[in-house]
Amino acid sequence: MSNPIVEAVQKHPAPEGLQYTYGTAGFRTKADVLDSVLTRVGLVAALRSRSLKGKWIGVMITASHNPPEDNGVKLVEPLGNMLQEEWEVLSTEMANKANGDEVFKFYQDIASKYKIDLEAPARVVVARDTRASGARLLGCVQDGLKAAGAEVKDYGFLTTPQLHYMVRCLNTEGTKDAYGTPTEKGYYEKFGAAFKTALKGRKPSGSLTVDCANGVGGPKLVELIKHLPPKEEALEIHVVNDNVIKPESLNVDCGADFVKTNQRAPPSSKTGPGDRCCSLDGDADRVVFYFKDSSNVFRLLDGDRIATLVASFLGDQVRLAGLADTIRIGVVQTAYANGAATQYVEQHLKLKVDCTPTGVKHLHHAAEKLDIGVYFEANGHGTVIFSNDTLEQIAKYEPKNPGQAEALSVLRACIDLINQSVGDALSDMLLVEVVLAHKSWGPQEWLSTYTDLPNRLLKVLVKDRTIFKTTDAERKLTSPEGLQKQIDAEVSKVRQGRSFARASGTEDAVRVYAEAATKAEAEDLARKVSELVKQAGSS
Ligand code: G16
Repeated sequence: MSNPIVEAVQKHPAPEGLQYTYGTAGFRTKADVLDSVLTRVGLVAALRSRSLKGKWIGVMITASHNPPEDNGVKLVEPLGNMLQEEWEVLSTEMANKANGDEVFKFYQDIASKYKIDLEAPARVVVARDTRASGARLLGCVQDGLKAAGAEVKDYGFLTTPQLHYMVRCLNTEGTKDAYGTPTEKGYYEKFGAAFKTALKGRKPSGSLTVDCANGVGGPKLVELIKHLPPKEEALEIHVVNDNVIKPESLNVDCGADFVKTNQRAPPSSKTGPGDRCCSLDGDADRVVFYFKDSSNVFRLLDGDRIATLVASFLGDQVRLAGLADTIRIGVVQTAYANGAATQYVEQHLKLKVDCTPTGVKHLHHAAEKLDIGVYFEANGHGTVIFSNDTLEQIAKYEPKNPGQAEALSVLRACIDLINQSVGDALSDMLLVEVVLAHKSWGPQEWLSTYTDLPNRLLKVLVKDRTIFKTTDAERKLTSPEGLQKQIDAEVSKVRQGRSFARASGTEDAVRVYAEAATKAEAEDLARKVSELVKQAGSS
C-alpha cells in the first residue's frame, strides 16, 4: 500500500552530503537545497499541532536579511512565539534523515514519544516573503502538510510578524485573550487604531522615509498607511525601496542589515539633514532609524536606541500613572549592545539589564520574566512584552487624577500598538513615532541621550564555523582553544575596548564585534580580532 509521507519525501529528495541545522531563525541556506527540508518541516508542523491538540502552528518561508538567493523556514508556536527548543532538535533530526522510510519511521517515533494521536486534527498557517524561490518552497511544505493530513491556511505573502500575529489571533479567537482579527485587514486596523489613540492628538514633527529593503514590508506598509490617520493630522510616510517585482534587489544596498552593518544610509537615499529615516529588513521584523546631522554626517539610531527610548518612555508613563511601586521595567540585550547603551540603561534610567545569546527566542524568554520586558537586539529586532499580571493591573487600575488617567490611557494604547507576539518592524516604527511625538523630539534629541562607543561589525569566512563555541551569552569563546586569550590580549591594548566573535546562526560566517574609545581603535581591534579568527578557522 502506498504511504503518502514516504511518497512526499521521495518527491523532494535531500541533496547528498549536506547537514541542516535549525539555527538562530530556523533553517536558512541557499534556496536551491531547501526543498527536502521544507517538506519535512511540513510534517513536523503537523506533529507539533497535533501535540498541542490541534492548535494552529505557523510556518514562515523567509530568509529575512539574507541575500536574494537564500531562503529559509521557521516554525511559530501557538501564541506567536518561536519554536520550543526541544522541537528545534527534532526538526534538525528530521531534516537530516536519509530517505522517505527513515523520515516516516522518525515521524512515528516522535508520535509515540510524545503520545501524539496521529488521527487528531493538525492545523497549520503558512506564509512567505517575496523571494523568487518562495512559491516552489511553499509547494514543498504543502506536500508535507498534505501527506500528514493537516488543515492548511495559506496567507500568501506576509511579513514574518504578520504571520506570528495571525497564529496568535487564530489560537486566541473567542477567548478572553483574543489578540485580534486573524486577517491582514484586522492587523492594519488594530495597529492603525492603536497608533491614533497612542498619539493623543500629537503630531510627529516632519516626515518619515521608510526603506523597505525591496521586500514584503513595502506593499504591507503601503496597506498599513491606508489605516493610519491622514498625514495632515499625524505622520507623513515616504515609502522607498519597495520594488518587489524585482526579487533580485531584495536587501541589496538597502535594508536594516545593510544600514546597521555598514553604518551608512542606502546609496539610493535622497533625504536631507535632519530628515528622519528608517530601514526595515527583508521580512520586516527589524527596523533601525537614522538621519544626517546638520554637518551631513550619518547618524544611526539602532535597536539599542529604540530600547532606551521606549524603556524610558514606558517608565515615565508607569510613574505618571501611579504604578511605579508595583510595575518594574527591565531591558534585555545581547553582546552586540553598545557599551554606552548598557551604561545608560543601568546608570541613567536605573533599570536592570539582562544579556542573552543572539536570537529572539533567548531575549523573549528573558523578557518574559519581567513585568515589562523591553528587548531589542542592536540590529533592530525586538519588542516589549507585558506580563499577564501587569496587563491586568493596567487594565483594572482606577486613576486618581487626570494626569494618571492620561498616562494610563497612553500605556493602554501602547500595549495595543506593540506586537507582543514578536518583534515587528512596522509596529516598532509606529511606537518610536509615538514616543518622539510625545517628547516633541526629532532624531537629534533622541541621539543626544548618550554617545555610542565607536564600533565595528565584521564577517569572517572560515572553513567550519561550528568549531567556534561560546559561553557567557556569547561574550567568550571556549573553542578553538587559546583564541579567547589572544582576543583578550588585543582588547587590553585599546581604551574602553570590548570584542567578541561568534558563529552566525543564519549565514556561513563568523561575526566579529569590536568597540573602543575611538573609531580608529574600534576599527583596528575589529580587524585584529578578525585576523585571529581567520587564522584559527583555517587550520
Ligand atoms: C535573525 C534572528 C536574529 C539575529 C539575526 C542574526 O534575524 O532572528 O535574532 O540577530 O538573525 O543572527 P546571526 O548573527 O546568528 O546570523 P533575521 O532578521 O535575519 O531573521
